[in-house]
Formats: sequence, structure tokens, C-alpha cells
Amino acid sequence: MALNSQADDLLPGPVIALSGGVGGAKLALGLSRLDLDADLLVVANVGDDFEHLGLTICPDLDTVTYTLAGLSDQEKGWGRADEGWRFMAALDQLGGESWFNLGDSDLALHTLRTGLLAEGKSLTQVTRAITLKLGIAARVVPMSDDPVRTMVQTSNGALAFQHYFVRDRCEPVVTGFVFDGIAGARPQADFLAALADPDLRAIIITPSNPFVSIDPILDLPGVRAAARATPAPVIAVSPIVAGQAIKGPAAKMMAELGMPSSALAVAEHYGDLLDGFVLDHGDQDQADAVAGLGIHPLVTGTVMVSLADRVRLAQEVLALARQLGP
Ligand code: FO1
Repeated sequence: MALNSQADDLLPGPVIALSGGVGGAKLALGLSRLDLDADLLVVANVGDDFEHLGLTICPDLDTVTYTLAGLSDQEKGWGRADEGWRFMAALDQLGGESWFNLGDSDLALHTLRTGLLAEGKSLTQVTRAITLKLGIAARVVPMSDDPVRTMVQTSNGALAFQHYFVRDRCEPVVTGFVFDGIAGARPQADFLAALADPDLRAIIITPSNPFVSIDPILDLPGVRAAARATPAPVIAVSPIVAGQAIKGPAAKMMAELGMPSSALAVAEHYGDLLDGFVLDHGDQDQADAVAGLGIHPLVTGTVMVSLADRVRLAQEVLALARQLGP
């Protein structure tokens, strides 16, 4: 089967994909196989970033990068395949903080990035250098070069995102989210330019966690307004299938926030920002309610197991963009 399928007959122009980690990276990989090349702009959440062991760690940016480069660990979804763990074993032996797993090869990226940032390079410049080295044709950018840090408000108090997610295994009950630094953060320059580009073809909200992966991007000053103003369609793919998150704590968060854990609730969460919403066959019964919100529903298979699943879903999302576009 040919996986390098054409991006249908769409005219050239940027396609923006907003992405968190694993789910977003899977759809970004599918989009990257549609010959969009540098027209594909993958905007990664940086709210999950943190300083750890003196290193700047950017988990969502790195998950997208490793996935598009064909280097990612397919099982875990994050980190590199064929990874070694001797650093972690030695760190643990010395009594260092070992709750966050940094593989031997992955460490090279964090070390390089931390050094380049210390020299005054921006996160965009560092990411560009790394993605070029890894042969990635798509443009991968952080949502902002300014620091934004997601704080998870829980019944045990506020937790930095990775402490909530990895150290505490998403166990604390969530009551809300704060994105520290967001009011003063500027959206990344290429992202802003693409949002204002008259040839913009689509904004695709990938099936990442709406609250902690996508909302930090949408909440950047000016982004929602630009997404509303563009004639290009905004299309989200549901990260919830049959009441469950494909991966991660989205469904648990929804329940704790007093929302139904459903694809429809995700569509309601994004609300009038959306022109289209892609939901799984298993949630077909919610399609009419999505249409009732004034959002065009597309029911298809959204669970991406194989590379062919990723490419097929990407093609269907772009076909919907063409249908809903100006
Ligand atoms: N996720 C985990 O569940 N446990 C880890 O130890 C862990 C380490 C890690 C290291 C580098 C990296 O780029 C990602 C890593 N992740 C780990 C994933 C990451 O923390 C989350 O998947 C995202 O922040 C959520 O999108």
C-alpha cells in the first residue's frame, strides 16, 4: 500500500496541527505522509515543559520530533526506541531524583537543547536545528518561545504538570488548571504568521488532551481570536472514544471536573471555535448532538493503531477541511 498519498487536491498553503504528546504525534505523523512537506506546521504544547536535573525537558515537542523522525518508542509513545537506561540506574544508585525516566539516548537531546538555550538560542531555533538534523520535512515549532508552565490544581493543592502526571501518576483529583506565564507569552512567530495567512487550509486540533495539551495553545494571547477570524476550517479529532481516553488522563479529568467523559463533551468544550469534529464509529450516537452545536460531524475510525490508520485519518481530516473550507 502506498503511504505517500497526495494531500488530495488541496491548493498549497499552511496546515496547522495543534499537538500535545502521544495522540497528537500519531496524527501529525499521518499528516506528514501526505506530501504537505513544509506546509505542515506542527505546533507543540510547551505547558508540560520543566527544568529537571539542570536540563530543560520539553516532552510534547520531543514526542512529536521522535515520532516524525521514526525514532519513537511505539510501546510507551514517548522517548526513543531501543533506549538504554544506565544513566537512570546510576542516578538511582546515587540517591538522585529518579521518578522521571530519561533514557541514555534521549539525554543527548535534553543536554544539547539546554546548552543551546543557555547560549541565547530560542526554543524555535533549537527545535529547527534538531528537526533538520533528524530529516523531518514538516515544520515543528513550540507554541511559544516564552515559558508557559501548566499547574494542575488538585484536592491536594497545586502541582507542576510532570509532578502530577509522572511522579503522582495522575492520581490526585483535579479541580482546575492554571497556565503560569500565559498572559505574557507570545505565540511562536511562524504559528502567528500561518494563522494570518490567507492561504491557510486548516487548523487541526489533534486528539490530544483538551485541558492540558490543547488549551495552553489556544489560550495564548490572540490565538483563539485568530482561529475564529480565519476563513480556514478548525477541525478537532476527539481524544475520547466510547467514554475512554485512548491514552492518558483526559477521561478521568473530565469526570473529576463534573463533565461527562464523552466525545460530545469535548466538542462542547471547544465550542464555537470548531467548524468540524471527528468522532469514532463507537460514538456515532453523538453525531446528531454535535451537529446540533453547529459543528459538522465526521464519524470514522479514530483509533490509530497502524501507520495506515494514521495516514487514513489524516486524509479524512484534510478531505473534511476541503469540504468545510472557503
Ligand atoms: N511519561 C511517563 O509516564 N513517565 C516518564 O518517566 C516519562 C519520561 C519522559 C521523558 C522524556 C519525555 O520527552 C517524555 C517523558 N514522559 C514520561 C512523557 C511525558 O511526561 C508525558 O507524556 C507528557 O508530558 C504528556 O503529554
